[in-house]
Amino acid sequence: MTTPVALQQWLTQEQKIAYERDGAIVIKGVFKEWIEILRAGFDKVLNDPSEHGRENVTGTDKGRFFEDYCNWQRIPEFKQWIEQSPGAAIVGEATGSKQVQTFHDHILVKEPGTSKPTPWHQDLPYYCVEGEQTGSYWIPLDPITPENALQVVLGSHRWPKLVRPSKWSTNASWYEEDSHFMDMPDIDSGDFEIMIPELELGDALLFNFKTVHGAPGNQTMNRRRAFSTRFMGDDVRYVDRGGATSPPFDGINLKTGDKMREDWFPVVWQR
Ligand SMILES: O=C(O)CCC(=O)C(=O)O
Repeated sequence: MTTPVALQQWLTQEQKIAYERDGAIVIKGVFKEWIEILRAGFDKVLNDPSEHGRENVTGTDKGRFFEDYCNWQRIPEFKQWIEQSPGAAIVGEATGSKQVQTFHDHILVKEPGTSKPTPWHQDLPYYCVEGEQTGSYWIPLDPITPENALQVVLGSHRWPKLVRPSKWSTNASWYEEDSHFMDMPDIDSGDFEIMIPELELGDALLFNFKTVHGAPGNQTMNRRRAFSTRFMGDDVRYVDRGGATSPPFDGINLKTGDKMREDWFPVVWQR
């Protein structure tokens, strides 16, 4: 008899401690059977992007760095992953939550020869939520190397202030009023512990919405597709950031401090 997803333990005690301490862990091998399914969904989005599709390489820069999000309701493969993979359960374990809600899915592709790096950033300042019990996946759908992998700054989810968000294509500030954010420190100064995960197909990097992450361009000969779903645990609440967030979630009709509405952000796992 197979163990139901809700009861199975996916993480070791060491992994749970590391997630709390570092804000990121590598999960090995769990998503192997999902790679083809996610690739099929990914292609559907590339062929028919949503209104949120965004090109990050502009002007004379080489290559292509495209992203899109919030497609899971129209892409059956993404819906299936969210509802049936162990992804949500693992976030529940990692964050010690009683239940987990879906926030959104996200795809990112860097074509070979893309010079544009992914700038160091935290995701939370772009989002319309606050909270500590969060988890984002970065699941490569192509073989990757340390040269083009996502990198994380260990422990940055515990920094006392959020880092000022900016637009990746132009580097302009994301919000008009942003004096309450801090500047991104010089991550490459040697003062920070950077993890460059070694990931094979079927592995994932799981990180807190506050964990600083970034990636080089893609100077390899292979495409670099990555799939993500962002999940929210018990303490996550809506926040009005005083401007359009990313994703925007227009018409959400919540006040700062409200629990995220379950009709838009369904509970996909409960303890
Ligand atoms: O794939 C990338 O280069 C960036 C990924 C990222 O920033 C994210 O998943 O939050």
